Amino acid sequence: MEQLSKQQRRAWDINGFIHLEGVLDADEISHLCQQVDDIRTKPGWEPTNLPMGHYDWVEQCQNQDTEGFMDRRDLLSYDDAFINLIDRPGVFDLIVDIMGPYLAFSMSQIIVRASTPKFPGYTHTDGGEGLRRIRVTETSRPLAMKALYLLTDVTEIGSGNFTVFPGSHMRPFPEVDEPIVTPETPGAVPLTAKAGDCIIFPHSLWHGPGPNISGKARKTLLYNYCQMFIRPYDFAVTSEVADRCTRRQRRLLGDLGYDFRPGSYVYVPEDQLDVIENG
Ligand SMILES: O=C(O)CCC(=O)C(=O)O
Repeated sequence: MEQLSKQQRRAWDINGFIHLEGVLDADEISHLCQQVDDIRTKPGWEPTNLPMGHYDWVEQCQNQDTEGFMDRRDLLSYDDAFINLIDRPGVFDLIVDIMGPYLAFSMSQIIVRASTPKFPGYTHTDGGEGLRRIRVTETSRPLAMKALYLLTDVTEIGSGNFTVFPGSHMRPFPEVDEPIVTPETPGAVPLTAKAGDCIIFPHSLWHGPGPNISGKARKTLLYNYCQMFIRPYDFAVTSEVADRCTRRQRRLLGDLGYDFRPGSYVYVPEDQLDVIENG
């Protein structure tokens, strides 16, 4: 399988993220954008007035403007393009190089960041209060990581830029005198990128969206991966989705080839390396 270049490995170890350029081609971007727009009219999981970070089943997106805010979870059933992104060539190989072959797919999400002066952006780690206190060493594989695909250009500052704190996955952060981290906190780096680019980063890196006052929405897809002993979250694999998946995609979704039993996830299936490496 393809592996990280030396420069990418260094970027991962030191900065805690890698920017992959031009992963999706124009046809894929346009198809995925159309899907994102269409999903607004369909039922699914979205935040409502539940506590922050929790999702409710809704009949359609509250905002039907394709430039408006949307945050939808559990994408796989909507279209094969979402299934195919699970082990997308050009990205998945590198994820396996970083995570090792004992990995699972844990979550899929669309986020549309509308252009508005009302949203100042926000900063967090994934995995919340628990995972942010676990900082693995430079030579360790991460517990969990994410691939963020951009479907629109973010080439100017103030366009809802994905904003990172390089190296924050490796040190106690925030500093004691700066308890609240925002996209304005010293050390923040707002990234610019083009539609079709992908940014990969571990859950323990401080990151988040910056403000968007660009006049157009920023559309992204988020695909999460975890070590197999951490179970996937945020979706139940229906047989309708499983039937459309390859052997490798099914494995990544938790199909071990037999029903789960005590011992599964300690000793993985014997064909694990073959499935991950050969699809
Ligand atoms: O950039 C966004 O809108 C959200 C991305 C993010 O913070 C995340 O994936 O956790």
